[in-house]
Amino acid sequence: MSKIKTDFGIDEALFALGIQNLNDGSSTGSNNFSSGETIESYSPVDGSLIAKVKTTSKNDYDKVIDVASEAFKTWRLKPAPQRGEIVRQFGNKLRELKEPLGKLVSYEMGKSYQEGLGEVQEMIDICDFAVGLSRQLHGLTMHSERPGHRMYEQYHSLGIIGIISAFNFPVAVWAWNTALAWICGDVCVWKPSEKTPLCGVACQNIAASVFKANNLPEGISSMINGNYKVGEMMTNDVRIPLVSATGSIRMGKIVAQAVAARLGKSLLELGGNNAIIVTPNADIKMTVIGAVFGAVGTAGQRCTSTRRLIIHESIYNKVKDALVAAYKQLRVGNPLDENNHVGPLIDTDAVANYNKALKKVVAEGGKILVPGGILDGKGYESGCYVKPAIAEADNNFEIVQHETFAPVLYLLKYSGEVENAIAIQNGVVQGLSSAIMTSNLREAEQFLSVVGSDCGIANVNIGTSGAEIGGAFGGEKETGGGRESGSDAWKIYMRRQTNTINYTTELPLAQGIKFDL
Ligand code: UN1
Repeated sequence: MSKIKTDFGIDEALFALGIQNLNDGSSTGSNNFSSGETIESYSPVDGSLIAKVKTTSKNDYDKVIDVASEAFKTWRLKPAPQRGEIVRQFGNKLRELKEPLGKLVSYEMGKSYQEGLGEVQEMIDICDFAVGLSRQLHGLTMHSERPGHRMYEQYHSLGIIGIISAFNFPVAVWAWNTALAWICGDVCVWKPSEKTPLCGVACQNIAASVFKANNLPEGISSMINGNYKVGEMMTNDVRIPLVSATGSIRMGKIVAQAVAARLGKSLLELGGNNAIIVTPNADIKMTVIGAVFGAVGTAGQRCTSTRRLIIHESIYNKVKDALVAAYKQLRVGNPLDENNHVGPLIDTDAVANYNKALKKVVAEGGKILVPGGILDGKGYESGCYVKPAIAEADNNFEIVQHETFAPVLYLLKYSGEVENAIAIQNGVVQGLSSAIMTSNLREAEQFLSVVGSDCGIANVNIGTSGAEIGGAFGGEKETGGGRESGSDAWKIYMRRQTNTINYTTELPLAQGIKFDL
């Protein structure tokens, strides 16, 4: 920890990341053709305008796709381990720039500096993973039913991968996609969230510097900027075989339909409504740490944030009291000050949604335990700082069924066996992450069994957030079904080809069909 550099300002960080202002006050990144209107990036930390970024017009977009298509022609011919070497260099650049990039993430998005550094670490980790994987893009060999025949499958590069990412992980989710796509021989076009465009510019600059140093075309990594309309250019574009999109369920449904209409592939990582089940066999101390970090980390703006605690009635009051006491210790404030646990929400719209959720839970019959509230006064001028809140609720409340991207935690009670808690846990439309706190083997295994959690991620004795990159990341139901990051998630970035080779002088047909001439 002592090695972490904190004593530098945001200007210094922007400079280190190669972000410079143009004459018109806008910023640009490498290989960026954007010439449209500007979007302004305000920091939720102090409300200042950090910089402006130009948006991408249709003409600019077509230039980007031309450059990406050209780059694909050469990049796919480079042997995968050599592509891995480029990703290794990219990972090393991230190591060098971890502190300025972590600081920009914290300042532009509002998460704590520690979490900003953690996000860059996640990028470094996926690069390391991808480097190893670049020598392991294995296909299977099968035994043919015909004599003198051999069958195998191989994976080829897919093409241009469109990436749409959300503000809450403004750099890591892009890296999960690109690091894998690059070793697979694909090129990437990225639309970062219009709420965090500078994080996009910074990453694009880092990637471009590595490609340049290796005499590779910059089109291996391109960026487009703007709102959903810019995203639509990709979802409707037959030149993009795969669109990987992270964001709301609403957005995901639109993307999925547009991509499916042209029979493209989509990889969706959408909303969660993640719960921790707390059984009578839970360690309360561990539960409190896991639940509090899960609920207030990133100010409750992770897809994996803990939204619901499903607590057995026999320990309900004990857990409730411990949580209320823990929430009293939380310090909300400037996320660059490491004494604070919770930073601001992304913008004042998010604050309005937080407020609405608290009003709604009361209107539906819930009881507020930790009242929350919007902070004002010195240090809170951006209007984006809120206090984490806890409410007692029922799983059937409409607001509990809904993902609110804010630090609002709902306490739900269950009685009887763990099956009842699992039914509550599964009783939502989302299916991203879930956890159980128990030292009882039967409860834990039941939770992990086929009749257990229906989520893409199911943890025992840890919280719902903070997944490692080595596992496949994503969820079921309205979370969208996609898997990113570790395990065999790389396969979606490639096209699979089955090959049957006949090395005889006969031509026998499969299934024993006779066809003599
Ligand atoms: C997200 O919120 O979209 O598991 C990603 C986690 C992080 C990634 C979250 N590693 O909380």
